[in-house]
Amino acid sequence: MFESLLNCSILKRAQEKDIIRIVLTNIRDFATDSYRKVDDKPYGGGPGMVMMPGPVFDCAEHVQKLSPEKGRGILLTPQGQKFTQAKAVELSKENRLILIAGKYEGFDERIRIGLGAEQVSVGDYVLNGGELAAMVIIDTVVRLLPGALGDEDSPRDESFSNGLLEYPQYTKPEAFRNMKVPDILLSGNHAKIAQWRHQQAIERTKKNRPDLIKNNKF
Ligand code: 6GU
Repeated sequence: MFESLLNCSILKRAQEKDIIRIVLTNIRDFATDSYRKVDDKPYGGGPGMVMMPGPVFDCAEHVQKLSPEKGRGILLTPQGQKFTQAKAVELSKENRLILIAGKYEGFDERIRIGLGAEQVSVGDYVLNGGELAAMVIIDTVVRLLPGALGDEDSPRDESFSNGLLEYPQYTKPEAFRNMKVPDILLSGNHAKIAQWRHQQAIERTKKNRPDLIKNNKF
């Protein structure tokens, strides 16, 4: 599952330039039975399967020992705190992250307690496993690392960096199927353009994400 993400241009370049090193470890390799079982039915009954503590602990301990640097442990689960751009910025300052992704919806509670890892969710919906969530975090954090992006992909004004969605962008051609680029963007008046963009960002955020306006400081 991780192969295509890690081979995309930005992540590939970041690894080649030694900006990041990503090590994948399969929890199944730490199963103790011949079926490589890492999950079982919940005590007390109910649907679904739950990740067993043994293989997850053994795997986490193995990974921790791969480097002397203490890793910040993150357990990917829909019951975690919501991942945001602010969280991504915070995580981008860490030297080492250990992302723990389980299949199915649940971890045995002793995994959360024993590992002391913070729990993170990437949104209010349920994925089949934490792998995609881990990839969301990797992708978001890596692009914030110095040197990971070329100048063309600069993250300065993008959505959420100032608590607002990004303003509308236009590129060539000036006219496309009867839709014209707004005159202001062709005016060369940088102060006016900045003002227009800010106003557009506010309008767009009000319309699409009123929840962001409530706790905004712009
Ligand atoms: Cl981290 N895991 C799963 N299984 N579903 C999710 C999630 C994580 N974040 C949002 N949905």
